Amino acid sequence: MAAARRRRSWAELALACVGLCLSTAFAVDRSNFKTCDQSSFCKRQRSIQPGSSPYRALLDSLELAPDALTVQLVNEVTKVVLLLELQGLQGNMTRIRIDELKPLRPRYRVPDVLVADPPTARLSISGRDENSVELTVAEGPYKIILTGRPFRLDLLENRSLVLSVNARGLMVFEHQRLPRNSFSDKVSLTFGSIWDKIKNLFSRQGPTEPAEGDGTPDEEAAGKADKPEENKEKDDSDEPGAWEEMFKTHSDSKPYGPTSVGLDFSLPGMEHVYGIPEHADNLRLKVTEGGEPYRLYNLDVFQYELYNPMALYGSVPVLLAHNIHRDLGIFWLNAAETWVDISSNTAGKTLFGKMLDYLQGGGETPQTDVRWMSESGIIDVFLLLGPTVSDIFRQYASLTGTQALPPLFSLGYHQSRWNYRDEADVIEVDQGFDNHDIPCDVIWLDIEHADGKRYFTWDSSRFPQPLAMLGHLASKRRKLVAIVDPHIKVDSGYRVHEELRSLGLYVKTRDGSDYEGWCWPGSVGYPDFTDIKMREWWANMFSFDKYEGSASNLYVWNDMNEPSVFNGPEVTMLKDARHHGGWEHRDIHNIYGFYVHMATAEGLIRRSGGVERPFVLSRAFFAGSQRFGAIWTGDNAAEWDHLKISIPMCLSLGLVGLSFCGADVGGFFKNPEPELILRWYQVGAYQPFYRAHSHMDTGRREPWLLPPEYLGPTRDALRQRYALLPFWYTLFYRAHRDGHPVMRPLWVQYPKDVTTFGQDDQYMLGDSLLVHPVTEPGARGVQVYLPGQGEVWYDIQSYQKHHGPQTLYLPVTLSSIPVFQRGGTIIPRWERVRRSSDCMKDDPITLYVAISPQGTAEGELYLDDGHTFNYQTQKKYLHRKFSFSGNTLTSSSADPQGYFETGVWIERVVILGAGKPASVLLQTEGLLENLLDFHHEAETSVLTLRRPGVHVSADWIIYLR
Ligand code: MIG
Repeated sequence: MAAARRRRSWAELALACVGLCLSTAFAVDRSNFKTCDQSSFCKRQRSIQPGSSPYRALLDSLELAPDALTVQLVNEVTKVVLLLELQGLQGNMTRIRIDELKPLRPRYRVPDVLVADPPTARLSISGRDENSVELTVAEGPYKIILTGRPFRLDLLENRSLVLSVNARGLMVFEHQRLPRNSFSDKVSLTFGSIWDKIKNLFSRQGPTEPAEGDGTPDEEAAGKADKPEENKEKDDSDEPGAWEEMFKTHSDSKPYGPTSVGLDFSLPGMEHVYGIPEHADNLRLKVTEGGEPYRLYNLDVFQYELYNPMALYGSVPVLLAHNIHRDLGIFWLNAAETWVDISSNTAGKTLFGKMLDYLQGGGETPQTDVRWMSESGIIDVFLLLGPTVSDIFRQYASLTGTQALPPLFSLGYHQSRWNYRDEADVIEVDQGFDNHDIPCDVIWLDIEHADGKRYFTWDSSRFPQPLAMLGHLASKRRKLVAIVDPHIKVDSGYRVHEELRSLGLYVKTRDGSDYEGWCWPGSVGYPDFTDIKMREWWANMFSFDKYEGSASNLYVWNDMNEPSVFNGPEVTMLKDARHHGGWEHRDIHNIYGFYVHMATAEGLIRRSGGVERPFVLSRAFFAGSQRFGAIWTGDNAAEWDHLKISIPMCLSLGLVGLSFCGADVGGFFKNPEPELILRWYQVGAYQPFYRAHSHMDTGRREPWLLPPEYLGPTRDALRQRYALLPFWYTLFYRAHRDGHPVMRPLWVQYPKDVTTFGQDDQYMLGDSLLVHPVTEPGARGVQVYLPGQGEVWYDIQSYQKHHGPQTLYLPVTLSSIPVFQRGGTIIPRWERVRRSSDCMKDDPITLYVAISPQGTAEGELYLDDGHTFNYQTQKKYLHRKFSFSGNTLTSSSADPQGYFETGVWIERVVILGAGKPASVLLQTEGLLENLLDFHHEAETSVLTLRRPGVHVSADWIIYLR
């Protein structure tokens, strides 16, 4: 009876939703999502005026241990004492942690994001006066000055101020307290037992050491707390929203009251800041004063709009600041709802105004201030002191890890749709690629493939023989990706549900029963992925015997892991829901999706006995998600602006470690016109994750459905992607090894060229290719900025050479993808494009050598088996280096540790910007010498060396004479 009622209400909801979706224009319903004013802690914090910090560092309490300095901070108004822990970290970083000295219950410290305990550098006291202490960090070029009243930290490098903490006095630390007066009665009615327990325990004594990592904050812990000093003043706990908060029809019970934290950072000399994805906005962050702060709160935003700071599916609380002299990074390790305010003393000033200031000598130095505000947890912040941006990439990677090395196939093209109907449909689509001579590696299945959206199962009428289907794809050397969402249908006949329920592995409500929400399958439970037992269970679910109908060429896609809850506040989970260890959903929200991704990737590794590299796409993410696979930018639309925004969205993600990024090619919602589809294929060909995907209500749009004049150039774009796979793979290897982004803003490569600082319609792939795709309808040309004094750039289509710096007007046709190879680089290609990457991995390589004005070039190639961990466990890989100078091209090992047995050889060398030689001589391993056949194109200065025929692992030299 109850079940029937639930089903009906679900059906009604679905109908209502369909009606709504069809009737409204394409636009986000902003009223579904909070503004800062509607999020009580954001409102409270933002109402604080700068300049009157109540915090004072008690310098007498300072203690210096080998790996950390601790000092107490007191809030002079509330008298509550906090503990600041300051560490110098090796590699030019500083970590600051602030927690309550004696919290009523432990506060959440984000576990599992850092790959290790960061090695510390010794701190020493190098100076002192009544109100300040100067600290020196061993090995670091910088000093830290700690000021007592008001509390402030200044980082100096060579006597100049690089960064200040709490300089504006906006630090906030809402200490935990017991609910008071009438309100406490109200709460104790609801949570009588909890609060009775706390009050009983409260009389006991003993200071508390908050648990490290995911230590439990269970109510017992409160017993270890000292009673915070009674504060007589009016404090924030009296404000509306402090102890209970409403949003639309949803109430957040907030049993622990206000617990937010916040801190400001001043960056003198900085005008350009980047990062803190995910937002559908420009690459360079905007000043938020007078508007909404950037919000980090993983949300399933239906029909998101562009150019605004609203939260989206994922969050990485990392901000980069750049000027022509240096770079800085701030990593705010907090998984709760977070808002970031950015202000600048030069904002709104025109260039002319700034010049005037400068001429009059009265101009202030530019300064950017960044203020972070989070709803719970502690203050845990890493200052990455560069000084260069590649130092920052390395520093951040040392903390959170690097991009997982993707299996080669996943860098190919992915064909997806919501939904491919049945097995016959899949086979037909697969065949379509062959019939139209278009490469493709993967076909994707969305939620309808499963039996009633019970993930890990198959709809028996549409997919009766999944293994046969997978076998068929395997015979084509293709893969399948199936969706596995983290909401589990409440259905006693569904094994996954029954086990999770009986094992108690679901997220709970605040009073301990299984939390139920609504999502695609109807009523669902949400596995508690913060619990390692849950992740283990989930990982084991991917073994071939448990996940029936799966095979080794089936990979996985995790959607809806923000988590998305149709009937929850802001389409997500209630903040007072309970996770393992007693933590509230409030504490862990932004890391939920990270854990889903982690457990799924672990499952794919495990099913192969640890041999195969996983591929998992996730919609939600957090700092460190790069270790688990790819992410995409969610439900975009078939609009030109959405095509454009895919560039800054992926660039921002790349800056904070997530290199494997892509947007739905063609746009998810709405029907794209053929020109938009074509342009999107061209853009996607030069972005890391290349997948076409579309909503079920849109028309079919496999590439061959395009009119012939669009199909040709679409096929060409796809073929360009495949030809460049060795280059992509090598870039990913570097991202994996060193943490360098695959797709980079121009300013990363040209840090002193101010013209590049705001550019996000073009970018670099590695340091070799500059891409400025066409993103306008009816385009006849594009304005490409080619940077670099003394740099030359070769148009990869025409081989025409251009000098930097200049803004080049490049006429385009439907088939143009403006891409330029920088003079001074060498890139490898596979030019025999075939059905899939797996068919190409043993193909011979063509090297493209683009000569610099100095007559030099360098490049590299990374190869391994493309799918296992043997590159790691057995050093089975080849990393080759190519260099050109003095008319001599040399191939040598870039890493003698690796060796990989392969038949790959070099079939051609194309040299851009070369004169015509009299002869070309090849010398192999110092022994054999033979003359090479060549062809020189005088008009374009392209020299093609035919069939050097050397093995890719061999050392050789080619002389142009
Ligand atoms: O609420 O699984 O972003 O790619 O096709 C929609 C159905 C749920 C959202 C994903 C989209 C996917 C769709 N999903």
